[in-house]
Amino acid sequence: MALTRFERLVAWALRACRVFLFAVFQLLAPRPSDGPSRRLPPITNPLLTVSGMQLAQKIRRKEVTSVEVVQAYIDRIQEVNPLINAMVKDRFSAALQEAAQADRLVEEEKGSEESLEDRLPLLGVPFTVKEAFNLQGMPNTTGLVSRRGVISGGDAPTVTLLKRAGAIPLGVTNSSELCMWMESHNRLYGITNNPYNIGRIPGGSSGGEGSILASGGSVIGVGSDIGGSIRLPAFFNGIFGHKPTSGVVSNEGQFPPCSGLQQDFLCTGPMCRYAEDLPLLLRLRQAQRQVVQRLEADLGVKVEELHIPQLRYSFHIWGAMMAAADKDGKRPMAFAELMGDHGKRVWPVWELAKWILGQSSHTMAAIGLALVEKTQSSQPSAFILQQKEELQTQLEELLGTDGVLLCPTHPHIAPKHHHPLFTPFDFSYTGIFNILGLPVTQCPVGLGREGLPLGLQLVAGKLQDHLTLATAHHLEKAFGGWREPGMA
Ligand SMILES: *[C@@H]1O[C@H](CO)[C@@H](O)[C@H](O)[C@H]1NC(C)=O
Ligand SMILES: CC(=O)N[C@H]1CO[C@H](CO)[C@@H](O)[C@@H]1O
Repeated sequence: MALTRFERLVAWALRACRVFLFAVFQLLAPRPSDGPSRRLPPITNPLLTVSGMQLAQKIRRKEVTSVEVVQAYIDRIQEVNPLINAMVKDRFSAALQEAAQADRLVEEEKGSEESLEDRLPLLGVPFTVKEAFNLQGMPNTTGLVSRRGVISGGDAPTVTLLKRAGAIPLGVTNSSELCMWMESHNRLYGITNNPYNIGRIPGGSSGGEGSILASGGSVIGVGSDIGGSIRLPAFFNGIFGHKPTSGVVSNEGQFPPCSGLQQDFLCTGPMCRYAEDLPLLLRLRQAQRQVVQRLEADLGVKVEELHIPQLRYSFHIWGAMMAAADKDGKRPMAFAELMGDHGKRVWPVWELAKWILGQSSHTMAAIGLALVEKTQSSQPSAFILQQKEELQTQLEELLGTDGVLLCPTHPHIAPKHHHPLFTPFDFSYTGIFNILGLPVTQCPVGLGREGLPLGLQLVAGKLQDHLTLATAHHLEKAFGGWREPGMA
């Protein structure tokens, strides 16, 4: 039996609550006002419409200075952020100083352009980071009101790598409260909007990254993904996002830290507007080039339609594994405890009552998660484990070392603000690949009728990240990749 009687009861109760909650939301939830004037202004500076790789090359060749590039991005952020609320803390003056240093390095360089490229492949190129990652001097809160004022005393390893490559951080971007929801909303920084339609969500949890990138306010960004947190915002904002094979990129230096088995499912990865920037965090450039050449040479690839019955249980598998204890029997930290920040566990029913009166410092999504987490056991059922094993074996055999699976990223285009609360299981399309540990690239494929981005997931076998990256590069050429919002 797949569903317990209790789970069926919960599903029924959720449906019954929907209408009521929806009415409450229309009255209580913060929402940006919609209107024709609330469109993003068009991008006028051509520096904002080339890839990070090309910017780096132009800076090395002294065709443009890093100061000019960084200033162009600062101007764009200042222009769009009041509409999208994506960047929550900037470091613009420090970034401009670092850009001037980068320009001096280029001036003083005695060796060839190639040697500079080898040592500092991203010299002078700006980037943005999800606030949940440690970036020296920036807030370390992940949207928890009780952590207001907590500052990072150092950098996450991914940030260190980008800095070492010469890239310059501009600031940090919004996420959902504690990174556990598909809408980037919390009581510390407010709600982030989708640049294609500010009445819609940019997704979560790396939604600030998705929104600032798609707006042309950033060219490369760093996100993290335990159930779709890179791929959903990449999809809703029409950009590229890559969830690497589990374990390939360091997850250190993020708040909240993982516990239980979750470390196996969390992945840090790049988000960007141009497919050629995707491998930056992954150092797979050479492999990618070869695969692109091969793909192009023999593009008579065979596409097969698949029916995989176990995917029906995606949500159950994800939920069970996220709650599972680790090898030593240690359970993951309760979400209610994380919400209370170190020991001060919150009482979700009390928070719900406060929320209805407009007095809670937490979002409805976080309160809801704390309310339902009790229903998960730390020991996944035999049925769920069997479905997961069958799915893993079937997909790995099918994909081998040369297969790419095409799969929807989400059942709908970017929903209106707060609507995901009524369709909480829709992230299963992305979440299942965290549990399976497979690499996935979300690839944009143009805008739909409503002017909102369309996209799909490209999935490959373990450690075959280069295949999905190469396919994304190819699809970018075929479908035009990222489209500027406001122009639709
Ligand atoms: C961010 O906060 C967490 C939790 O309080 C702490 O463990 C971590 O060291 C902080 N990071 C930095 C770089 O200060
Ligand atoms: C809309 C909104 O709440 N924006 C806030 C985002 O975060 C910054 C930094 O804390 C605030 O100054 C803004 O008011």
